[in-house]
Amino acid sequence: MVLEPIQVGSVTLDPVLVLLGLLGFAALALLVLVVIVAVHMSRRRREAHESDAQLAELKVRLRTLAEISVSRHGELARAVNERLDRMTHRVGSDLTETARKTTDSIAKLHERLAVIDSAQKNLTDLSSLIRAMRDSDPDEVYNLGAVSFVAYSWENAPLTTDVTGKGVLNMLEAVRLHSADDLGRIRFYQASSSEMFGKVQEVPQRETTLLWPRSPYGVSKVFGHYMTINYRESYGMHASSGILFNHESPRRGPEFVTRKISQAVARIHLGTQKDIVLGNLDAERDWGFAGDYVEAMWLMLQQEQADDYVISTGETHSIREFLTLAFARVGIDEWEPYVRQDERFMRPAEVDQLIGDAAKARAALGWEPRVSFPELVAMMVDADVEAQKAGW
Ligand code: G4F
Repeated sequence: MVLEPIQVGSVTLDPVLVLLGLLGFAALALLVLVVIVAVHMSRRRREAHESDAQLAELKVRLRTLAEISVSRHGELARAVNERLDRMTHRVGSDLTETARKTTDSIAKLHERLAVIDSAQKNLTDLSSLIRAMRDSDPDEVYNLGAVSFVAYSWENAPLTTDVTGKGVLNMLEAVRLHSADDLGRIRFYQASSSEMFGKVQEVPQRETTLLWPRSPYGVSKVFGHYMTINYRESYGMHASSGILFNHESPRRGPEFVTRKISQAVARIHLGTQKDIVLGNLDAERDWGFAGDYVEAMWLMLQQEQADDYVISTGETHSIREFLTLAFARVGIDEWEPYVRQDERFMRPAEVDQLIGDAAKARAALGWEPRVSFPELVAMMVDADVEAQKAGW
Protein backbone atom coordinates (compact mmCIF):
# COMPACT_ATOMS: atom_id res chain seq x y z
CA MET A 1 0.00 0.00 0.00
CA VAL A 2 1.33 3.46 -0.92
CA LEU A 3 0.74 6.23 1.62
CA GLU A 4 -0.06 9.64 0.23
CA PRO A 5 1.89 12.67 1.65
CA ILE A 6 -0.19 14.65 4.10
CA GLN A 7 -0.77 18.31 3.24
CA VAL A 8 -1.31 20.66 6.26
CA GLY A 9 -1.70 24.19 4.89
CA SER A 10 1.52 24.91 2.95
CA VAL A 11 3.44 22.09 4.76
CA THR A 12 3.72 18.59 3.31
CA LEU A 13 4.27 15.81 5.88
CA ASP A 14 5.74 12.37 5.31
CA PRO A 15 2.95 9.90 6.43
CA VAL A 16 5.53 7.37 7.77
CA LEU A 17 7.10 10.02 9.99
CA VAL A 18 3.61 11.10 11.22
CA LEU A 19 2.78 7.47 12.09
CA LEU A 20 6.09 6.99 13.89
CA GLY A 21 5.49 10.25 15.79
CA LEU A 22 2.03 9.12 16.91
CA LEU A 23 3.39 5.72 18.02
CA GLY A 24 6.18 7.45 19.97
CA PHE A 25 3.65 9.70 21.68
CA ALA A 26 1.48 6.69 22.62
CA ALA A 27 4.53 4.86 24.03
CA LEU A 28 5.46 7.93 26.09
CA ALA A 29 1.90 8.25 27.43
CA LEU A 30 1.94 4.56 28.37
CA LEU A 31 5.28 5.00 30.15
CA VAL A 32 3.92 7.96 32.15
CA LEU A 33 0.85 5.89 33.08
CA VAL A 34 3.01 2.96 34.24
CA VAL A 35 5.12 5.29 36.39
CA ILE A 36 1.98 6.83 37.97
CA VAL A 37 0.53 3.38 38.77
CA ALA A 38 3.88 2.19 40.19
CA VAL A 39 4.15 5.27 42.46
CA HIS A 40 0.55 4.81 43.58
CA MET A 41 1.04 1.12 44.34
CA SER A 42 4.21 1.78 46.26
CA ARG A 43 2.35 4.40 48.34
CA ARG A 44 -0.48 1.90 48.99
CA ARG A 45 2.12 -0.69 50.01
CA ARG A 46 3.76 1.80 52.38
CA GLU A 47 0.37 2.69 53.86
CA ALA A 48 -0.50 -0.97 54.25
CA HIS A 49 2.90 -1.52 55.90
CA GLU A 50 2.28 1.37 58.30
CA SER A 51 -1.17 -0.05 59.00
CA ASP A 52 0.40 -3.45 59.72
CA ALA A 53 2.73 -1.79 62.21
CA GLN A 54 -0.21 -0.01 63.82
CA LEU A 55 -2.12 -3.27 63.91
CA ALA A 56 0.79 -5.04 65.58
CA GLU A 57 0.96 -2.30 68.20
CA LEU A 58 -2.79 -2.44 68.70
CA LYS A 59 -2.60 -6.17 69.20
CA VAL A 60 0.00 -5.73 71.94
CA ARG A 61 -2.26 -3.16 73.60
CA LEU A 62 -5.18 -5.50 73.15
CA ARG A 63 -3.31 -8.27 74.96
CA THR A 64 -3.11 -5.93 77.94
CA LEU A 65 -6.86 -5.56 77.76
CA ALA A 66 -7.28 -9.29 77.33
CA GLU A 67 -5.43 -9.82 80.60
CA ILE A 68 -8.26 -8.08 82.35
CA SER A 69 -10.91 -9.77 80.27
CA VAL A 70 -11.66 -12.06 83.20
CA SER A 71 -12.50 -9.00 85.24
CA ARG A 72 -15.85 -7.25 85.24
CA HIS A 73 -14.64 -5.21 82.24
CA GLY A 74 -14.44 -8.25 80.02
CA GLU A 75 -17.28 -6.99 77.87
CA LEU A 76 -15.33 -3.85 76.96
CA ALA A 77 -12.22 -5.85 76.16
CA ARG A 78 -14.29 -8.10 73.92
CA ALA A 79 -15.80 -5.10 72.14
CA VAL A 80 -12.33 -3.83 71.28
CA ASN A 81 -11.21 -7.31 70.28
CA GLU A 82 -14.13 -7.55 67.91
CA ARG A 83 -13.42 -4.14 66.38
CA LEU A 84 -9.82 -5.16 65.80
CA ASP A 85 -10.94 -8.40 64.26
CA ARG A 86 -13.17 -6.56 61.82
CA MET A 87 -10.41 -4.10 61.10
CA THR A 88 -8.13 -6.79 59.76
CA HIS A 89 -10.61 -7.21 56.92
CA ARG A 90 -9.98 -3.66 55.73
CA VAL A 91 -7.30 -2.80 53.17
CA GLY A 92 -5.11 0.12 52.09
CA SER A 93 -5.44 3.68 53.30
CA ASP A 94 -8.90 2.91 54.61
CA LEU A 95 -7.21 0.72 57.18
CA THR A 96 -4.98 3.57 58.30
CA GLU A 97 -8.04 5.66 59.09
CA THR A 98 -9.75 2.74 60.81
CA ALA A 99 -6.64 1.96 62.80
CA ARG A 100 -6.49 5.56 63.96
CA LYS A 101 -10.10 5.49 65.11
CA THR A 102 -9.55 2.19 66.91
CA THR A 103 -6.43 3.52 68.62
CA ASP A 104 -8.54 6.43 69.86
CA SER A 105 -11.24 4.17 71.22
CA ILE A 106 -8.68 1.91 72.90
CA ALA A 107 -7.13 4.99 74.51
CA LYS A 108 -10.57 6.00 75.82
CA LEU A 109 -11.16 2.51 77.18
CA HIS A 110 -7.76 2.61 78.87
CA GLU A 111 -8.75 5.82 80.63
CA ARG A 112 -11.93 4.17 81.90
CA LEU A 113 -10.07 1.04 82.95
CA ALA A 114 -7.09 2.84 84.48
CA VAL A 115 -7.67 1.70 88.06
CA ILE A 116 -8.26 -1.93 87.17
CA ASP A 117 -5.61 -2.16 84.47
CA SER A 118 -2.76 -0.46 86.27
CA ALA A 119 -2.23 -3.21 88.81
CA GLN A 120 -3.02 -6.21 86.55
CA LYS A 121 -6.08 -7.38 88.43
CA ASN A 122 -7.01 -10.98 87.90
CA LEU A 123 -9.77 -13.21 89.29
CA THR A 124 -7.30 -16.01 90.02
CA ASP A 125 -5.08 -13.71 92.06
CA LEU A 126 -6.66 -12.82 95.40
CA SER A 127 -4.03 -10.22 96.32
CA SER A 128 -4.74 -8.29 93.11
CA LEU A 129 -8.46 -8.24 93.95
CA ILE A 130 -7.73 -6.98 97.46
CA ARG A 131 -5.71 -4.17 95.84
CA ALA A 132 -8.65 -3.46 93.48
CA MET A 133 -10.93 -3.07 96.52
CA ARG A 134 -8.44 -0.77 98.20
CA ASP A 135 -7.97 1.35 95.05
CA SER A 136 -11.66 1.76 94.26
CA ASP A 137 -13.32 1.39 97.70
CA PRO A 138 -16.61 0.40 96.00
CA ASP A 139 -20.20 0.51 97.23
CA GLU A 140 -21.25 -2.21 94.79
CA VAL A 141 -19.30 -5.02 93.14
CA TYR A 142 -20.66 -6.85 90.09
CA ASN A 143 -18.75 -10.03 89.36
CA LEU A 144 -19.38 -10.78 85.68
CA GLY A 145 -15.93 -12.30 85.20
CA ALA A 146 -15.78 -15.82 83.79
CA VAL A 147 -14.52 -18.09 81.08
CA SER A 148 -18.02 -17.74 79.67
CA PHE A 149 -18.00 -19.75 76.44
CA VAL A 150 -19.54 -23.08 77.45
CA ALA A 151 -18.03 -25.07 74.54
CA TYR A 152 -14.53 -23.92 75.50
CA SER A 153 -14.96 -25.09 79.08
CA TRP A 154 -14.44 -28.74 77.99
CA GLU A 155 -11.18 -27.77 76.32
CA ASN A 156 -9.80 -26.19 79.48
CA ALA A 157 -11.77 -27.38 82.48
CA PRO A 158 -9.03 -26.51 85.03
CA LEU A 159 -8.80 -22.89 83.83
CA THR A 160 -12.60 -22.63 83.77
CA THR A 161 -12.72 -23.94 87.33
CA ASP A 162 -10.04 -21.49 88.50
CA VAL A 163 -11.65 -18.43 86.89
CA THR A 164 -15.38 -19.13 86.73
CA GLY A 165 -15.56 -21.09 89.99
CA LYS A 166 -12.73 -20.23 92.34
CA GLY A 167 -12.60 -16.67 91.01
CA VAL A 168 -15.95 -16.04 92.75
CA LEU A 169 -14.49 -17.19 96.06
CA ASN A 170 -11.55 -14.82 95.55
CA MET A 171 -13.92 -11.91 94.86
CA LEU A 172 -16.00 -12.73 97.93
CA GLU A 173 -12.88 -12.93 100.07
CA ALA A 174 -11.59 -9.61 98.72
CA VAL A 175 -14.94 -7.96 99.47
CA ARG A 176 -15.11 -9.54 102.93
CA LEU A 177 -11.58 -8.50 103.88
CA HIS A 178 -12.08 -4.96 102.58
CA SER A 179 -15.39 -4.60 104.42
CA ALA A 180 -13.61 -5.21 107.76
CA ASP A 181 -16.12 -4.82 110.60
CA ASP A 182 -19.02 -3.66 108.43
CA LEU A 183 -19.72 -6.80 106.40
CA GLY A 184 -22.95 -5.55 104.81
CA ARG A 185 -21.29 -2.34 103.58
CA ILE A 186 -20.34 -3.50 100.08
CA ARG A 187 -23.13 -5.01 98.01
CA PHE A 188 -22.01 -7.93 95.88
CA TYR A 189 -23.59 -9.34 92.72
CA GLN A 190 -22.66 -12.77 91.37
CA ALA A 191 -23.47 -13.62 87.75
CA SER A 192 -24.91 -17.10 88.15
CA SER A 193 -26.24 -18.83 85.05
CA SER A 194 -29.10 -20.93 83.71
CA GLU A 195 -26.36 -23.37 82.61
CA MET A 196 -26.49 -24.57 86.24
CA PHE A 197 -29.87 -26.21 85.49
CA GLY A 198 -28.26 -28.31 82.71
CA LYS A 199 -30.23 -31.54 82.56
CA VAL A 200 -33.34 -29.79 83.80
CA GLN A 201 -35.17 -31.31 86.76
CA GLU A 202 -38.21 -29.05 86.53
CA VAL A 203 -39.97 -27.00 83.83
CA PRO A 204 -39.86 -24.02 84.02
CA GLN A 205 -36.75 -23.56 86.13
CA ARG A 206 -36.92 -21.38 89.23
CA GLU A 207 -34.68 -20.47 92.18
CA THR A 208 -35.55 -23.71 94.02
CA THR A 209 -35.04 -26.09 91.06
CA LEU A 210 -32.39 -28.79 91.68
CA LEU A 211 -29.17 -27.95 89.84
CA TRP A 212 -27.70 -30.53 87.42
CA PRO A 213 -24.90 -28.87 85.43
CA ARG A 214 -23.78 -30.47 82.16
CA SER A 215 -20.44 -28.73 81.47
CA PRO A 216 -17.29 -27.71 83.38
CA TYR A 217 -18.64 -24.18 82.99
CA GLY A 218 -21.96 -25.13 84.60
CA VAL A 219 -20.22 -26.97 87.45
CA SER A 220 -17.99 -23.93 88.11
CA LYS A 221 -21.03 -21.63 88.15
CA VAL A 222 -22.73 -23.90 90.71
CA PHE A 223 -19.64 -23.57 92.95
CA GLY A 224 -19.74 -19.75 92.65
CA HIS A 225 -23.50 -19.68 93.23
CA TYR A 226 -23.37 -21.68 96.46
CA MET A 227 -20.27 -19.86 97.68
CA THR A 228 -22.19 -16.57 97.28
CA ILE A 229 -25.09 -17.97 99.30
CA ASN A 230 -22.65 -19.33 101.87
CA TYR A 231 -20.91 -15.97 102.39
CA ARG A 232 -24.31 -14.31 102.78
CA GLU A 233 -25.40 -16.86 105.37
CA SER A 234 -22.03 -17.15 107.15
CA TYR A 235 -21.01 -13.49 107.34
CA GLY A 236 -24.25 -11.59 106.74
CA MET A 237 -22.79 -10.08 103.57
CA HIS A 238 -25.13 -8.36 101.09
CA ALA A 239 -24.35 -10.95 98.40
CA SER A 240 -26.95 -11.65 95.69
CA SER A 241 -26.94 -14.12 92.86
CA GLY A 242 -28.70 -13.49 89.54
CA ILE A 243 -29.51 -16.73 87.73
CA LEU A 244 -29.57 -15.16 84.29
CA PHE A 245 -30.86 -17.06 81.32
CA ASN A 246 -29.21 -16.38 77.92
CA HIS A 247 -29.03 -12.63 77.32
CA GLU A 248 -28.10 -11.31 73.91
CA SER A 249 -27.52 -8.05 72.05
CA PRO A 250 -25.63 -6.76 68.99
CA ARG A 251 -22.58 -6.66 71.28
CA ARG A 252 -22.65 -10.43 71.88
CA GLY A 253 -19.37 -12.21 71.04
CA PRO A 254 -19.46 -13.83 67.57
CA GLU A 255 -18.66 -17.27 69.02
CA PHE A 256 -22.14 -17.50 70.60
CA VAL A 257 -24.88 -18.93 68.42
CA THR A 258 -27.19 -15.89 68.18
CA ARG A 259 -24.48 -13.50 67.03
CA LYS A 260 -22.87 -16.15 64.83
CA ILE A 261 -26.21 -16.39 63.03
CA SER A 262 -27.00 -12.65 62.86
CA GLN A 263 -23.52 -11.90 61.49
CA ALA A 264 -23.71 -14.71 58.91
CA VAL A 265 -27.22 -13.70 57.81
CA ALA A 266 -26.04 -10.13 57.25
CA ARG A 267 -23.07 -11.33 55.18
CA ILE A 268 -25.19 -13.79 53.18
CA HIS A 269 -27.69 -10.98 52.50
CA LEU A 270 -24.89 -8.76 51.22
CA GLY A 271 -23.30 -11.56 49.18
CA THR A 272 -20.01 -11.79 51.13
CA GLN A 273 -20.62 -15.21 52.72
CA LYS A 274 -22.27 -18.23 51.19
CA ASP A 275 -23.40 -20.33 54.15
CA ILE A 276 -23.14 -20.93 57.90
CA VAL A 277 -21.92 -24.02 59.75
CA LEU A 278 -23.63 -24.81 63.05
CA GLY A 279 -24.01 -27.63 65.58
CA ASN A 280 -27.24 -28.72 67.27
CA LEU A 281 -30.22 -26.86 65.78
CA ASP A 282 -32.77 -28.41 68.14
CA ALA A 283 -31.49 -26.97 71.42
CA GLU A 284 -33.93 -24.49 72.97
CA ARG A 285 -33.04 -21.40 74.94
CA ASP A 286 -34.89 -18.70 76.87
CA TRP A 287 -33.28 -15.72 75.09
CA GLY A 288 -33.69 -12.17 76.42
CA PHE A 289 -32.16 -8.77 75.74
CA ALA A 290 -28.95 -8.10 77.73
CA GLY A 291 -29.96 -4.48 78.41
CA ASP A 292 -33.08 -5.64 80.28
CA TYR A 293 -31.02 -8.12 82.28
CA VAL A 294 -28.43 -5.55 83.38
CA GLU A 295 -31.29 -3.52 84.84
CA ALA A 296 -32.32 -6.59 86.88
CA MET A 297 -28.77 -6.96 88.19
CA TRP A 298 -28.75 -3.36 89.38
CA LEU A 299 -32.20 -3.72 90.96
CA MET A 300 -30.98 -6.70 93.02
CA LEU A 301 -28.33 -4.58 94.70
CA GLN A 302 -30.83 -1.82 95.51
CA GLN A 303 -32.87 -4.17 97.75
CA GLU A 304 -32.62 -4.06 101.53
CA GLN A 305 -32.03 -7.83 101.69
CA ALA A 306 -29.70 -9.75 99.40
CA ASP A 307 -31.27 -12.75 97.65
CA ASP A 308 -31.17 -14.99 94.56
CA TYR A 309 -33.31 -14.37 91.48
CA VAL A 310 -34.03 -16.11 88.19
CA ILE A 311 -34.01 -13.60 85.33
CA SER A 312 -35.68 -14.88 82.15
CA THR A 313 -38.45 -14.13 79.65
CA GLY A 314 -40.47 -17.32 80.26
CA GLU A 315 -40.36 -18.26 76.55
CA THR A 316 -38.17 -20.84 74.89
CA HIS A 317 -37.14 -21.02 71.22
CA SER A 318 -34.98 -23.38 69.21
CA ILE A 319 -31.94 -22.47 67.09
CA ARG A 320 -34.17 -23.28 64.09
CA GLU A 321 -36.67 -20.61 65.18
CA PHE A 322 -33.85 -18.10 65.57
CA LEU A 323 -32.66 -18.98 62.05
CA THR A 324 -36.18 -18.60 60.63
CA LEU A 325 -36.64 -15.09 62.06
CA ALA A 326 -33.10 -13.98 61.27
CA PHE A 327 -33.22 -15.02 57.60
CA ALA A 328 -36.77 -13.67 57.20
CA ARG A 329 -35.50 -10.28 58.39
CA VAL A 330 -33.41 -10.00 55.20
CA GLY A 331 -36.16 -11.45 53.00
CA ILE A 332 -34.99 -15.08 52.86
CA ASP A 333 -37.86 -17.49 53.62
CA GLU A 334 -36.05 -20.78 53.00
CA TRP A 335 -32.89 -20.83 55.16
CA GLU A 336 -32.09 -24.55 54.85
CA PRO A 337 -29.89 -24.20 51.72
CA TYR A 338 -27.67 -21.74 53.60
CA VAL A 339 -27.12 -23.83 56.77
CA ARG A 340 -24.81 -26.81 57.23
CA GLN A 341 -24.29 -28.84 60.40
CA ASP A 342 -20.95 -30.11 61.61
CA GLU A 343 -19.85 -32.36 64.49
CA ARG A 344 -17.25 -29.74 65.43
CA PHE A 345 -19.99 -27.58 66.93
CA MET A 346 -21.76 -30.37 68.84
CA ARG A 347 -21.12 -30.54 72.59
CA PRO A 348 -20.07 -33.61 74.62
CA ALA A 349 -23.17 -33.06 76.78
CA GLU A 350 -25.95 -30.76 75.63
CA VAL A 351 -28.43 -28.66 77.58
CA ASP A 352 -31.50 -29.44 75.52
CA GLN A 353 -34.03 -26.95 76.76
CA LEU A 354 -34.02 -23.98 79.13
CA ILE A 355 -37.04 -21.94 80.16
CA GLY A 356 -37.11 -19.79 83.26
CA ASP A 357 -39.77 -18.61 85.67
CA ALA A 358 -38.89 -15.07 86.79
CA ALA A 359 -41.98 -14.67 89.00
CA LYS A 360 -39.87 -13.87 92.08
CA ALA A 361 -37.97 -11.07 90.29
CA ARG A 362 -41.21 -9.67 88.88
CA ALA A 363 -42.79 -9.53 92.32
CA ALA A 364 -39.82 -8.44 94.46
CA LEU A 365 -37.89 -6.23 92.02
CA GLY A 366 -40.76 -5.07 89.80
CA TRP A 367 -38.64 -6.25 86.88
CA GLU A 368 -40.09 -6.99 83.43
CA PRO A 369 -38.29 -7.85 80.20
CA ARG A 370 -39.10 -5.19 77.59
CA VAL A 371 -37.68 -6.64 74.37
CA SER A 372 -39.50 -9.60 72.79
CA PHE A 373 -37.82 -12.50 70.99
CA PRO A 374 -38.69 -11.28 67.44
CA GLU A 375 -37.54 -7.75 68.39
CA LEU A 376 -34.25 -9.14 69.70
CA VAL A 377 -33.55 -11.12 66.51
CA ALA A 378 -34.44 -8.10 64.34
CA MET A 379 -32.22 -5.83 66.45
CA MET A 380 -29.23 -8.15 66.07
CA VAL A 381 -29.65 -8.76 62.33
CA ASP A 382 -30.23 -5.06 61.58
CA ALA A 383 -27.15 -4.07 63.58
CA ASP A 384 -25.02 -6.61 61.73
CA VAL A 385 -26.32 -5.54 58.31
CA GLU A 386 -25.40 -1.94 59.18
CA ALA A 387 -22.01 -3.00 60.54
CA GLN A 388 -21.22 -5.04 57.43
CA LYS A 389 -22.27 -2.20 55.13
CA ALA A 390 -20.01 0.17 57.05
CA GLY A 391 -17.20 -2.31 56.52
CA TRP A 392 -16.81 -3.34 60.13
O1 G4F B 1 -24.90 -19.40 72.26
P1 G4F B 1 -24.37 -20.54 73.05
O2 G4F B 1 -22.91 -20.81 72.91
O3 G4F B 1 -24.81 -20.24 74.55
P2 G4F B 1 -24.94 -21.19 75.83
O4 G4F B 1 -24.11 -22.40 75.73
O5 G4F B 1 -26.40 -21.43 76.06
O6 G4F B 1 -24.34 -20.28 76.98
C1 G4F B 1 -24.62 -18.90 77.10
O7 G4F B 1 -25.70 -18.66 77.95
C2 G4F B 1 -25.49 -19.06 79.32
C3 G4F B 1 -26.74 -18.68 80.10
O8 G4F B 1 -27.53 -19.81 80.18
C4 G4F B 1 -24.29 -18.34 79.89
F1 G4F B 1 -24.09 -18.73 81.17
C5 G4F B 1 -23.08 -18.67 79.06
O9 G4F B 1 -21.95 -17.94 79.54
C6 G4F B 1 -23.37 -18.22 77.63
O10 G4F B 1 -23.54 -16.83 77.62
O11 G4F B 1 -25.13 -21.88 72.66
C7 G4F B 1 -26.55 -21.95 72.68
C8 G4F B 1 -27.01 -23.26 72.04
C9 G4F B 1 -26.30 -24.52 72.55
O12 G4F B 1 -27.26 -25.50 72.77
C10 G4F B 1 -25.39 -24.94 71.43
O13 G4F B 1 -25.16 -26.34 71.34
O14 G4F B 1 -26.70 -23.19 70.64
C11 G4F B 1 -26.19 -24.45 70.23
N1 G4F B 1 -25.39 -24.27 69.01
C12 G4F B 1 -25.65 -24.86 67.82
N2 G4F B 1 -24.71 -24.51 66.94
C13 G4F B 1 -24.26 -23.54 68.90
C14 G4F B 1 -23.84 -23.69 67.59
N3 G4F B 1 -23.61 -22.76 69.80
C15 G4F B 1 -22.51 -22.11 69.37
N4 G4F B 1 -21.86 -21.30 70.23
N5 G4F B 1 -22.05 -22.24 68.08
C16 G4F B 1 -22.68 -23.02 67.15
O15 G4F B 1 -22.24 -23.12 66.00
